[in-house]
Amino acid sequence: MSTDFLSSDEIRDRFSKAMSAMYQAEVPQYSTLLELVETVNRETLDKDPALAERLAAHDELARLGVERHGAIRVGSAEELAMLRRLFAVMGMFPVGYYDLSEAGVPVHSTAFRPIDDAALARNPFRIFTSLLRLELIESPELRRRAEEILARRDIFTPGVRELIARCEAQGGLNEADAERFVAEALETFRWHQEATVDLATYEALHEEHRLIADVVCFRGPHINHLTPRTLDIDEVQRRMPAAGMNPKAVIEGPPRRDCPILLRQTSFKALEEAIRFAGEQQGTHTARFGEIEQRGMALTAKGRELYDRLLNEARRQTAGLANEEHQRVLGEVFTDFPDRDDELRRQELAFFHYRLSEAGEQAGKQPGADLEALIEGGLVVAQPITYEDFLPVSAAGIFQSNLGGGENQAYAGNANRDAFEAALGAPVTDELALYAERQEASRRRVLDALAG
Ligand code: OOG
Ligand code: NI
Repeated sequence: MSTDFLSSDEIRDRFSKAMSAMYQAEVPQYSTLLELVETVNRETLDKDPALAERLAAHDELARLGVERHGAIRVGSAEELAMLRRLFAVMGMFPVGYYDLSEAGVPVHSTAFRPIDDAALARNPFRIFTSLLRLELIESPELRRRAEEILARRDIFTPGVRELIARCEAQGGLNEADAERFVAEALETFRWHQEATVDLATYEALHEEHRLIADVVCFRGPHINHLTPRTLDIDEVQRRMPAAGMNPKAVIEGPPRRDCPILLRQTSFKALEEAIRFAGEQQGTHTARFGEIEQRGMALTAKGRELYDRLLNEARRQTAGLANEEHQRVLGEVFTDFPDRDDELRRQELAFFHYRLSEAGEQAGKQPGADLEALIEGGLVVAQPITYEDFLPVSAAGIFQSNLGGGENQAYAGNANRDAFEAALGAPVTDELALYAERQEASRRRVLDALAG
């Protein structure tokens, strides 16, 4: 029986493609963005065959064309907990806790994503998922009103609920059920032009924070952006205006480097869209946008500390600068961050995946050899592990550029991972532990093969 089940990787792959097709139909600018990213990726690979080779060796070339992340925002613990079960069908699990209250946005978040090497290589589709924190709304009356509205909606179709339960009970879904699951699950993330509330209610919630209106006033958590992965974000940012897109002012994250680290992101700004409010009133809402990302290597706790310190330093110097100048100053500050793979590895600033080189495959046992000697001797290759997660400071920048700069410092200082996990109904996995495990497993494999 179980051999009839589709793998969760296959279901995720189909779902991510269906989601992308839906968003392209909903937001035509996203199609334009995909084309631009594809063109720039192709040109970058043509110009840099060594990069193409490195990506291919690390199972990254094949996934490049399917790789993207999306983001949604939900309003209640029940919605978040059910999403956890929905994403589990596709092999996506909650990784990381992000406190956005620090940045003046009343949400906290996790990323649902695949976690093992094979699943990540197949399709690393991730959904950044935020839970609205009604408890941070100051007015008790507005809070109650929002709670009431949210309590009345069900963001899941009966069909998807049934299929999630079936998958949990029998351990997978067959072809027909998986197809239906993809179609039914997609409904949760669809855009609705009709709000569930009247214009006055929308405006009252919007006044508190645009994000609250975005979560509370609609039938479901519409996908608010999808993000393809580019190999040259500076070039895409440069070409966006000519392609008819209005890019956000600056690229978030670290500067351009020889050895890219973590994650660099930019977006085109959210579109103002017509909405029909209850009582036949017309209005608009601005929520949906397109984003691109360039991924680099995952940093250890030590590397991350250095990154956070330098980013903080740079923030003071880059405030208000246009992107080019911003990037130049950022680059200067980051000269303190080593920019060679071997230094990053020896100083334990980044995570690496170890594998046998061709020579290593042919070599017999090397009794007593340690990893450094094997690398120096060319029998083992150390390759940076790609960062699969998000950055709270960058996420806040993305939120803000698309929420009209809305920021409320009264929300700050409210990290509450326990409350988030209670709502989710499960702990979130620590992302650093995952990278450390993958590094250690690869290290053990090569040592078992050679030194044993
Ligand atoms: C999520 C913003 C964060 C990212 O890439 O950092 C994000 C949102 O706007 O809901 O997607
Ligand atoms: Ni994003």
